[in-house]
Amino acid sequence: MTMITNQFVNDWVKEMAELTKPEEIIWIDGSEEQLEAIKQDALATKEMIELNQEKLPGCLYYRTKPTDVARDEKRTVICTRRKEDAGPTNNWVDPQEMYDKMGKLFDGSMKGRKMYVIPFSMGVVGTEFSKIGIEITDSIYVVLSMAIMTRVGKDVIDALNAGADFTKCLHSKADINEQEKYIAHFPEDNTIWSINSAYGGNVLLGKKCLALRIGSYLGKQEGWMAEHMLILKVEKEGEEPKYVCGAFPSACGKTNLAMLTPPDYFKEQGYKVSTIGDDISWLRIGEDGRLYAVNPENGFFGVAPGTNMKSNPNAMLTTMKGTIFTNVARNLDENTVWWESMDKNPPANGEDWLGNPWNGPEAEVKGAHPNSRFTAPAANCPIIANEFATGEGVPISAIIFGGRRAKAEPLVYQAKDWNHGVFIGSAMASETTAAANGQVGVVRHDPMAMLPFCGYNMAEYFQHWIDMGKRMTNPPKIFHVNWFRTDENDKFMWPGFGDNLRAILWMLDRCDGKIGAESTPLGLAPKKGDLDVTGLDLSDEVMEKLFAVNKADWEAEVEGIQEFYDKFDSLPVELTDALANLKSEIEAL
Ligand code: SAT
Ligand code: MN
Repeated sequence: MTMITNQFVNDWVKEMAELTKPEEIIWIDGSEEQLEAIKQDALATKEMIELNQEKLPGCLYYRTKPTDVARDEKRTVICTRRKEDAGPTNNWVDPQEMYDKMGKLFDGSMKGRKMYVIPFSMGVVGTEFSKIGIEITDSIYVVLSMAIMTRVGKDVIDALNAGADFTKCLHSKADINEQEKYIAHFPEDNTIWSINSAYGGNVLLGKKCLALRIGSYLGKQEGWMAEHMLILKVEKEGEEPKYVCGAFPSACGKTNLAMLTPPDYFKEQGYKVSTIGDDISWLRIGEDGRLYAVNPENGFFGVAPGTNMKSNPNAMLTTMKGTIFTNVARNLDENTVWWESMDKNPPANGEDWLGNPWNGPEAEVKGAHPNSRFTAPAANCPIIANEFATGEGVPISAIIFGGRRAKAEPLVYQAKDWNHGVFIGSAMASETTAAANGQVGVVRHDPMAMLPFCGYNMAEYFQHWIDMGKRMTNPPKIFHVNWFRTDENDKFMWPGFGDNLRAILWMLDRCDGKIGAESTPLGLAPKKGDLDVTGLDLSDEVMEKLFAVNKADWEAEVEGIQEFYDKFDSLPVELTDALANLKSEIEAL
């Protein structure tokens, strides 16, 4: 393979090898032959299982320890020299203390194992968005997943040899001891250390660790933004394409929204949606004063349960080849996979995510873990947009914030201006999901869906958003949505999925200045008739409930936002003013 001539890289790899003491060092060049040989190693040791190669060519099955099935926010830390630079929403540890503590855990952690060195890029190499990382790991699962989720190959090595800066990422599964699991970020050293986990979000260090936590820190320094956002492209025949970003917490439907299938009624009018990204956006201001976004990833790490040919046919088709399935159920007759609500035929001769025999039709326990995942190449997606592959930024018309809220939050509204939008993002809350360890279904504040992913003090992060707004002459319009509002019988009132396009089209009409809006205490809501619900069986009464701003609910919201804000020593005045304003609007209701 192409040699690394960058001395700084070689010195660092040598140092990490001296610490972790592997029996062999393997540099990953991303070639098919090399990945194939490594895969064969994983099959031989049963670390991974090859699935039915006729039905699921190139697909593998992988299972993590039952204690290691999701991100672990308690064990995720930001190590800045000053505690206040990590802020009140992050776990902070002094960097030297963390290096010492983890250094002991890494000492000899790869003994008798192979160490893989994976040079990778987030973003297309050669574009201004690209950031290089090198992940050192003792896990083949990580190697094969990084080859899907990031760009790995000769051009990355060339960039390193040409002197590109890089994020130093060290991972060892060690013995997957959950008592000694740490995912540590050292933003001031451009370094990430992760040990004792083998779950994607904790170990695919290009993703949340680099592209969001380190990325957000770099973005603040360098004047761009790293956000937990999908990117989708909406086209109408004969018109210019439009691009939308959406920030939603983990497991709240980003992948489904990014790959949505327009209802027939809109297809007939010539609408088409394509996908650019489903999880992470990097955003930079263009010379024309607009905000441009790329998806720095190269694959999708999506939640399996709930994905089916009806809810997201594009995701289903994306996972038919070259995909790694983690912690789903297996169909042993066919050597395929299954998860809850994939179809109506759970296998009778199956194995659940724990590896226990599982008779689907009669089982009382779930076959797949609620946070079971597929890791699939983005290029497989039938509706991947051509802009994905070039890695050039696309101009964003609208930014959508949203959460999973049974109550309070209306279906859709628009912020009055950029700063009001930053307030709405800062104040957003969502019910927790199985994507992170801990209780599910508890409402918590999750600003911009970045609570677990912001690599520095969130007060400064909010200020960065406000500063970015000042630098744009034509910023995106900001909106808030809630697809998950329920009625008095706890039933979802909005159909969701493809029909979410209706709300997006309202937003785009607003961006184009084609329609007006109605002022509400929260912002600007659709005027009656402007949100096209043709063909949906939604009574006037349900429509009203979807948009209702209930005084008691919002008094509680305001209090909750205040409580959240109180965690910070100081917040941008734009935000505290906006909260005071909301409070008086609600009082006047
Ligand atoms: O597990 S990941 O962090 O990669 C996915 C998510 O929770 O958003
Ligand atoms: Mn995510």
